[in-house]
Amino acid sequence: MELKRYSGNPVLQASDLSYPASLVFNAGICKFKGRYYMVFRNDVGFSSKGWGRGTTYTNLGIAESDDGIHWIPRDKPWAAPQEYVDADPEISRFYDPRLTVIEDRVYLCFAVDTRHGLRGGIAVTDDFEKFDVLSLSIPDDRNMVLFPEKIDGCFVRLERPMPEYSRGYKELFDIWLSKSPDCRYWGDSELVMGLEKVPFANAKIGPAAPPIKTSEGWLATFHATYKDPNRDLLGWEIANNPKAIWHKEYLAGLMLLDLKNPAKVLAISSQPVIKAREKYELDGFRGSVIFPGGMLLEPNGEVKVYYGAADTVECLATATVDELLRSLDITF
Ligand code: BMA
Repeated sequence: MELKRYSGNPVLQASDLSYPASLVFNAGICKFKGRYYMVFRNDVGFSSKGWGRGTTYTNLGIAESDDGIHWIPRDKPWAAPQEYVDADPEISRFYDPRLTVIEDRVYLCFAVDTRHGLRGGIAVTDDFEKFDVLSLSIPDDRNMVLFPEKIDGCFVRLERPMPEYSRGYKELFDIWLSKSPDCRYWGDSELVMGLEKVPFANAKIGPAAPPIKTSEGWLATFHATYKDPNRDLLGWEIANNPKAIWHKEYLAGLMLLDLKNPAKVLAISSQPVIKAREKYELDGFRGSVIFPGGMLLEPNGEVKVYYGAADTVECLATATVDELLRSLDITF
């Protein structure tokens, strides 16, 4: 079963913004106080013709929508996260935001590049102006997403550590879970799903969009990487670096987690629910990359999945929640 792509894809791209933008992708999405909000990653200075040396940087932008389909970007990047980055010489950027509304507050998970490693961050906002950082993990961890409610009184997150040293320096990465009483101190960590469980991944898997609650369990997307060194995928990245030939296809999978014990995977789909096929997914900064970061369950049972395509634009695909639940054909 494949999700149905929105015919007007991409829903947001660099040319929609009124400030410098090149790659607009890997967004987090939520519905907050009756309105749809998107926080997206904007990588500036990259193009199919190469990129300007010393002029590349990343910021986070905000777009709003009445229907989750048509988006109006603000006329400036979000200032508060940038001020946090600028104030700490250790940190070079925040990127790949994911949004979860918990008890009427918007929580953001994001990746943090620092001089001493790649960290996972969590912040909270009530107004998409202020941005209070609650926790920054030690390296190497990222792709964090929060569940939309506390479970047994704790915040719960999925995450994807990168244990290279202890796994033979291979990219063999799995999905984990941790809990926190306050969103600051994290522990009780457990493995959720090992890479070997996913038939369409051979390199790494990671949480994608924050889970949605269904009667059957927590339904969540994950990203799955399939690496084939003999297959050169299209990518603008090589315009300035001929060695940067792209071999990794990123696919979107679906998993169902137990409502009471979300570290337990009940089922997954044996096939990806989105695989790059359209031009905007095949041809961009890194071709054949599908990277979901937002998933909303509408009152009529429609599920909207938002994904970065080719690390270049932001797209939308939909299905009904029943179709998604029926596609989970491998049970554990
Ligand atoms: C991952 C992250 C994402 C990116 C993906 C594909 O490792 O860096 O930000 O979308 O690779 O390039």
